[in-house]
Amino acid sequence: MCDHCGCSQAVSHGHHHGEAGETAGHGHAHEHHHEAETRTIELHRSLMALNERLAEQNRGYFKARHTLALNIVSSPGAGKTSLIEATVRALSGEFRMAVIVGDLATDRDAQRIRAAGAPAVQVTTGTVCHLDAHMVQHALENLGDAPVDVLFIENVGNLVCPASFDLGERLRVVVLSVTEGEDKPLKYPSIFQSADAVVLSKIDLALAAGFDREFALANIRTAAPAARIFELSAKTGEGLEPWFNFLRAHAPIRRVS
Ligand SMILES: Nc1nc2c(ncn2[C@@H]2O[C@H](COP(=O)(O)OP(=O)(O)OP(=O)(O)O)[C@@H](O)[C@H]2O)c(=O)[nH]1
Ligand SMILES: [Zn+2]
Ligand SMILES: [Zn+2]
Repeated sequence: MCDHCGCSQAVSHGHHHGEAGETAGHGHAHEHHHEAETRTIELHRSLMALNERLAEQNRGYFKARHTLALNIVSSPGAGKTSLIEATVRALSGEFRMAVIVGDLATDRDAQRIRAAGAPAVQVTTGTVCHLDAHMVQHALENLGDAPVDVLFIENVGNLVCPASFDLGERLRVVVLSVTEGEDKPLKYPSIFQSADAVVLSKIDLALAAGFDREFALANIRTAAPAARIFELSAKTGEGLEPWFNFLRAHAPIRRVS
């Protein structure tokens, strides 16, 4: 499923022997290995092309329903769920919000979000290190038909693979916490390059972490020159208002009270 971490090779290699159309039996056994490699690459390309198609379907679905969909990505524990919880608590009177959340295991994040006041569908991916557009389609079915103004899709905690998978979102948001190190935008450039916004999270811990704010901001601007940057703490509430205004500016519809 995934070209960056190597999981695709592990998966597809186990499958192409014995697949329909295999050359063995047609007198070309000596070409078997090369052909298998070519088929692995082709399979990978067609999976990525399929994801693109499904992502476009999702985009159309969101547009037709006037839903602002955000894909929230970060390394594990950067504070994605905490940011969504704080946003749900603060803006439930303004927007009808819903959440799709991906983790390898457990529905802990979905439970936290429901407790904060929004419907949430947990996608458990098993060993898969990112969400894809197909998983999001199934989660949307489970979410049901109620109108949604703002949909948060919390991706699996991983700064690598989610970069390659369009989910059909309108905005991609990368969360980077002050405890992870200021150089992460330089080390994981593709995810930052694809970001519409970067949230610098846990700023209440900046002092304790010896966080070099200017260096971090410079690195974010290098990797993601066009991204909006928000510095905030979901814990203390500091800096949340500009983030809320960003959502207000992009959401096509507001709850009619
Ligand atoms: N001090 C402080 N801690 C925070 C803040 N935001 C999150 N945390 C803590 O950081 C830890 C991880 O937060 P989560 O919100 O679960 O992070 P996540 O990115 O959703 O984690 P995964 O879904 O597992 O990748 C928890 O212990 C939170 O309480 C913050 O703004 N300040
Ligand atoms: Zn992967
Ligand atoms: Zn989470």
